[in-house]
Amino acid sequence: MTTQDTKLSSADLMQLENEYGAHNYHPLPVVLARGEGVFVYDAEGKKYYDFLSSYSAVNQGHCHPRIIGALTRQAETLTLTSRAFYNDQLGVYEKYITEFFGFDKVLPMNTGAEAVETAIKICRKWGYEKKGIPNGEAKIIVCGHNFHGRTVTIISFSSDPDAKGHFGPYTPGFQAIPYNDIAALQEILEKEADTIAGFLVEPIQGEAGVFVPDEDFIPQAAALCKEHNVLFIADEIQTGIARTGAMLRVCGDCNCQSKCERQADTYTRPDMLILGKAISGGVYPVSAVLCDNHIMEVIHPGQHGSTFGGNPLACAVATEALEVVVDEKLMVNARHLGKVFRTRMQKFVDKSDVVTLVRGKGLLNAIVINDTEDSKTAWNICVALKENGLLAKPTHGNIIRFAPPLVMTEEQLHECCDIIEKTIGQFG
Ligand code: IF1
Repeated sequence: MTTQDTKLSSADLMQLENEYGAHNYHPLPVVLARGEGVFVYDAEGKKYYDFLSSYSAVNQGHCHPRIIGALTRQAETLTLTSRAFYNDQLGVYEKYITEFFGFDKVLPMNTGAEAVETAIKICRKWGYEKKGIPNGEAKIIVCGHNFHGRTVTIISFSSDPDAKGHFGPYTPGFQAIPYNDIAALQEILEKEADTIAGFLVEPIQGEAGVFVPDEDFIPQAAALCKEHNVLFIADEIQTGIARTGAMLRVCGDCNCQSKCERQADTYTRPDMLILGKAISGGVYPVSAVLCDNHIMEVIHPGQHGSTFGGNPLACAVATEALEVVVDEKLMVNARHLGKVFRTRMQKFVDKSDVVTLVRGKGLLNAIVINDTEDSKTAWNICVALKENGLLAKPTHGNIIRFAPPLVMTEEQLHECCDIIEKTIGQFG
């Protein structure tokens, strides 16, 4: 039984999810059935602008023909071999992605959380075998209000009670400092560097409400880590792949035009780089941890892996998805449209009582609604936006994230701003 055979309505389909699926999400009441570029269509065929991009996974737009082409070609040829054998896609992909981002080696995984887990394992092992931390004592410094995924270890260092509550006992070995607080990082490094293996950080905090740190926070944090022989680990799962107007957010406000050469003086090189989401254009779960030989060499056969990690389908899709970003100069578009968006929204904020601020980088932006965190206003605005043909989702109650696919045109963006201003105007 398929949707097409039976013509199930959106209401029917929501009812099915409600009855048979775990209630681990609270979706906006819209059922998507098709996507193309910056648009998605519901089960009744109504068209919407996608202003979430599957949490920045579909930066290249929905069903990009080149990425789908790579997927279908590879799907007809070879999909999965496991890592018990070599496959003819993996080495080519590994060479491509390591040269692309300028690291010696990559460890391929599937989901973002798996890649974060991988980075944590490599970091701890490096701490014992290279830095000489006594076994069992390695610590990783993280930031308050982080979001790195949903495994037991990762939620062990979450500060969100929903993400964490009643899932213990928790994994020890993590210590949180406030985000964007370089003095706090310095203090803990000066006191405890002997047992600190790494510092794990999002260059912009997504789930926290698109919180952009001070310009020098990331470079200063990396410098402090270097000084104390601590690995600087950047989680760019959400901020990477042109989303914030550069290939990576650790590139800073650089002006790269196509492929990132990492030569800008704004570039901060992480010791470990974690990628996911848009490295596949949202077509297939692909994630990766990149670092140099002196770190990656702590991992030996049998110590880490995954059935699907590095499979031929993933390799083909990720390569094409990265090529699309370069060929279509999506970082240039994200940079430009981001400025257009924030300029227009700022003018709107200045005269609106409903919205108090707009912030972000490139096309990762958020507005803050003038109401309490537990109010329903942001949710109600998102429902009204949906009625008016634009899909966005609140985060932390009163914040709305705006992150359209990076293939949007300026004309489309202005049309979206019209919809947003008109809709929020109804709440004034
Ligand atoms: C959900 C948030 C976004 C991430 C960073 C690792 C992961 C994520 C920086 C894990 C994932 C997703 C997960 C998604 C909601 C979404 C999200 F609101 F929860 F925070 F994007 F903003 N590091 N973020 O943002 O990657 O294992 O999911 O592939 O439904 O939980 P994953």
